[in-house]
Amino acid sequence: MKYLPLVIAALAQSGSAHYIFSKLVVNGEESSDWQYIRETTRSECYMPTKWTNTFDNLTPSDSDFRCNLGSFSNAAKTEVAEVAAGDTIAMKLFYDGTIGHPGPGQVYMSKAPSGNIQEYEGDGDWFKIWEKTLCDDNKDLTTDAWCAYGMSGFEFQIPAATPAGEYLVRAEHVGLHGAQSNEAEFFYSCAQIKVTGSGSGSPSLAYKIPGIYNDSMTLFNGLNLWMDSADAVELDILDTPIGDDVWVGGSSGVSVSVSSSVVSSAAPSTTAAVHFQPQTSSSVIPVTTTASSSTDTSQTDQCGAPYWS
Ligand SMILES: *[C@@H]1O[C@H](CO)[C@@H](O)[C@H](O)[C@H]1NC(C)=O
Ligand SMILES: [Cu+2]
Repeated sequence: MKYLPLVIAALAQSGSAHYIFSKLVVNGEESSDWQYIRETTRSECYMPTKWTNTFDNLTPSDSDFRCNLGSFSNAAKTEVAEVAAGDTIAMKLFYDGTIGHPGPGQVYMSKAPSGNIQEYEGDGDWFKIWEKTLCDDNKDLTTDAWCAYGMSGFEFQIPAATPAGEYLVRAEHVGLHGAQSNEAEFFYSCAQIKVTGSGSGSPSLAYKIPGIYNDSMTLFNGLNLWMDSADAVELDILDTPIGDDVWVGGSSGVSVSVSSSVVSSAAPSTTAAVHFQPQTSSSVIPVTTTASSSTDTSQTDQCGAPYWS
């Protein structure tokens, strides 16, 4: 049946709740929604940003792709979490949601030039500190082949070499299930943190947001998870900053993402262990729920009811 892949695509999408990062976990303690994360002004906050069939006319080529629609207007009332360089923190999803779309997850940081993060729009340089792409390409590329699939948030280390100062920390998940029709879905928001310590590292790669992605990139516009091979997907990843090394400290990156060697058909399996990141216990976020976090209905009301696509 000629159109079967599209039918399967439609079925797979239905029943996948959308999601947005709203809670910060520091020292194992989970914040309230939007306590340290800038809240978007979207009426339905968990809706994705796309290049076509947009919500609220926002695309990944707009300035508000930095920290989500209208969120800078909430920067001054968003608290700043103190985090020691080298500490592991997490950003968790609103409504205790889980990621129900296939695609990569990444975390970027950007330092407030003035030193005051509540006044910073994110128009400076961003660097990448965490990345999860394909974990097992023997699994289903439309679901659990992706490390982030099923996660309820991202747990990551602020590199020990991060210089002290105030930063935006931007967690992002990209759903690629609509990439065949330029409808990659971006889910992201930014926490405000103050990094302490004596780090003196310098990230090797810098990005601007917007500008970091565009819809000439096949990963977002052209890739088809129901038709393409894992190798093809990996090549598409490498064509974007998602395939770039993450900065883990020092003056250069360390590759924890895709490596070009594994896409060579001459070297099929021996490099897989380097290339794929098996899910480890670090993907399970320790949750110490504070009394206020999941019972704060005034906050959840502002964001609307969960949307089921
Ligand atoms: C998209 O980004 C790539 C990589 O940065 C760049 O080479 C290309 O010119 C960009 N295309 C558009 C249309 O902006
Ligand atoms: Cu979706």
